[in-house]
Amino acid sequence: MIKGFIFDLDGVITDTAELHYEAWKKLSDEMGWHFDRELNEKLRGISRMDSIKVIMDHNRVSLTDDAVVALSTKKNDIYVASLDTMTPNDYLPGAKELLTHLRQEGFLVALGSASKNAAKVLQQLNATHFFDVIGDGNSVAKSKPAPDIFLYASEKLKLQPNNCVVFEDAEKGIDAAIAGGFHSVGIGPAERVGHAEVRFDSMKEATFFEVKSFFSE
Ligand code: B16
Ligand code: MG
Repeated sequence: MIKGFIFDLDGVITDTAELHYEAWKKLSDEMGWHFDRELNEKLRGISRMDSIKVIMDHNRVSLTDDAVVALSTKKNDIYVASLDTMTPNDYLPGAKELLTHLRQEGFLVALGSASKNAAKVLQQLNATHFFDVIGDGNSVAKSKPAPDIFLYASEKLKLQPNNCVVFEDAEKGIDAAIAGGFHSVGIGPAERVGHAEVRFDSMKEATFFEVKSFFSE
């Protein structure tokens, strides 16, 4: 029986990918590194430190650990400043409606994001009140595809993984949900999230009634 829902943030509740792209692009331009939208796609759902490693590997660059931390901090400062432009109009279509409906129906709801800036994003959206538990990049050490962030969220909700549905837009996010024994909903194309139990092209299609039809016994 489904009692709780765990939502990824970027790509499910809101589209911060564009702001991440602009911040990585600015850093890369300064460093003389190649960075484009195709490479940005590879950063979907993975942590900041994993992201900079992907960009450096792509550019065949190797730096000291301290230098890598300094550069990822620089990118983060650019990204965090850009979050000030985000407003309660920036939910992905359908996301706010689903969250509202789930709360009305009495389901428990958690966030399970890789982002260390999730609290600020939720604040900008005025979405904090939708969540009983906030699991983010500060909650666990191992990032997706490890299931740790979703296990953290379900433990805090006091639910078993098989009583929870995870919503994810990233391939590695669905990997994490499956590894933890959760039900999964993939948001996006089959090439990316086709291994989820249920898939929708976007959150607009993921209405409460659609979701309910897949998971009610
Ligand atoms: P931060 P999610 C992820 O968010 C993003 O998709 C990913 O591109 C980003 O690198 C990661 O958060 C870490 O974000 O730098 O803010 O800690 O999809 O897990 O909500
Ligand atoms: Mg995501």
